[in-house]
Amino acid sequence: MSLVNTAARRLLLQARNVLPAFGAGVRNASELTNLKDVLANQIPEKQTEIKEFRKECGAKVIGEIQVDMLYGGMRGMKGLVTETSVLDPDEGIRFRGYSIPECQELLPKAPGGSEPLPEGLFWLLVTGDIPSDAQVQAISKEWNERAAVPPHVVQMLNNFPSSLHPMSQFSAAISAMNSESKFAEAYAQGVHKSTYWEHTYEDAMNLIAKLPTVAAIIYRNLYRDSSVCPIDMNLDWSGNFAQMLGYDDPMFSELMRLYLTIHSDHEGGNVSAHTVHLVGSALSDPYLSFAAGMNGLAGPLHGLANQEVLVWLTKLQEKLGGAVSDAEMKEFIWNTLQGGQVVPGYGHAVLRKTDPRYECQRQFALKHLPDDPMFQLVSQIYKLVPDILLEQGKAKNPWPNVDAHSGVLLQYYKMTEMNYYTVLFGVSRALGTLASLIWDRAFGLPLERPKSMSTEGLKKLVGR
Ligand code: CMX
Repeated sequence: MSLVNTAARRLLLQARNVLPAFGAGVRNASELTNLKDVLANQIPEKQTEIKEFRKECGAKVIGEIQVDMLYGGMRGMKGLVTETSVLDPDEGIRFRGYSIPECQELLPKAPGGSEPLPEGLFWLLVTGDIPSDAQVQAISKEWNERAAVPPHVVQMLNNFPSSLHPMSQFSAAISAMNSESKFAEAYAQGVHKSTYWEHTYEDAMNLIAKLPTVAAIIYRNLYRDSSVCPIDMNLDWSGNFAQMLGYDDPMFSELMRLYLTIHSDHEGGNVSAHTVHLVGSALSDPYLSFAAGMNGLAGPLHGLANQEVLVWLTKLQEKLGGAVSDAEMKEFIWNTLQGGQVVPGYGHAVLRKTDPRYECQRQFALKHLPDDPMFQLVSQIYKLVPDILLEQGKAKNPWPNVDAHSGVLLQYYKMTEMNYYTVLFGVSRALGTLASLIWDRAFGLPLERPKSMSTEGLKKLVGR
């Protein structure tokens, strides 16, 4: 980003009271470019804040638990603390208080680019602050330096049969990389628990750095000639990922920057984030914790829905051909529902409006691929599905989620291998879940162990 743009962004942040004014005499965090130093400064203050808050308010009641919640997937039950993002049912996600459009506006961009760099989002998720260009460049550099994948993992990936789903390969490779875990090594050496966050931080940075290469090896082994180009030290994380996948179109790199930013975090209760937190609470190292989360992301009601959407759209096109009338499409949607299946990409456990992650991908499509037939199909579906789901009267949220749109953008840039799409989601989800895991260790959060009940015990409890 040019100096002019940097100054303009700084003024914007000052206007929003995000940054102190120049010359305010504060040696603020924006002057430090090493994320670990920034964290080391922040952690003691946050630890004190939480200690005092718990001392003062630890016994306050914040909600009620109803019997239905125990059978209903704990919907609406407040049971976790996650600092990185908060999901509002109507407004959608805010990363450390910033909406997606705000992140698009405020986070640093690649030279000549207009989408945010995920490195900047990671900085924001970890620290709560919008980073400077220098801070984001420092992260890109660090991730490039940490990107090497251990040879035994490369060999393992090369030996997998092509019939093994990309998500299974991804999860297995992440687990096998725990041979590199600094946390596991330090724990075995008996380090003091107050230092756990530092080793978790090292693992998080290493793991995030390695994920694009792991994901690219899987892609190139399954769908191309198995060769993966080396990391370019001058490129950002997404730019390198696009190159390693084999996509030279600069717009594909821009799409990756947006994609990897918006899929990163969705507060703490979703299956992947919650799993990483849960498994991490046993002090399983970050590699094992994140791999567990990826096994959850691989479920069709969660991240695999992005694959399912494209499978469903392909079936629709096979059955009905190119131009589809609204009446034909309605019938196809009703047939899906009457067959006892879900319409993939629609509905959400928390959201009650169109997902802003859907909306920003739609804006990207309107800007870059307005005439693409598949985009037009997705837009036509958007007009029809909500009314049908409302008429059916089951889904609490008839609106599209993030997964309804992502595949269409990927198809346009010639990534047609839909079984692979959830791996991209997984690479991005590392940013939010690992940022949270660092704070879990900094706060010394204990083993997660909610109380479960039998139906008999529950009946007795409510006097029945
Ligand atoms: N199509 C058909 N039926 C749907 C539906 C959809 N898109 N969304 C919800 N329903 C149904 C549910 O299956 C449920 O039916 P039963 O009562 O027969 O069990 C009923 O409506 C009530 O469900 P809900 O309370 O509205 O939704 P949940 O919180 O239980 O589930 C979700 C949320 C996302 C799993 C669900 O909306 C769904 O299955 N959507 C399709 C899959 C999908 O797109 N998943 C991706 C979510 C985003 C992500 O994590 O990546």
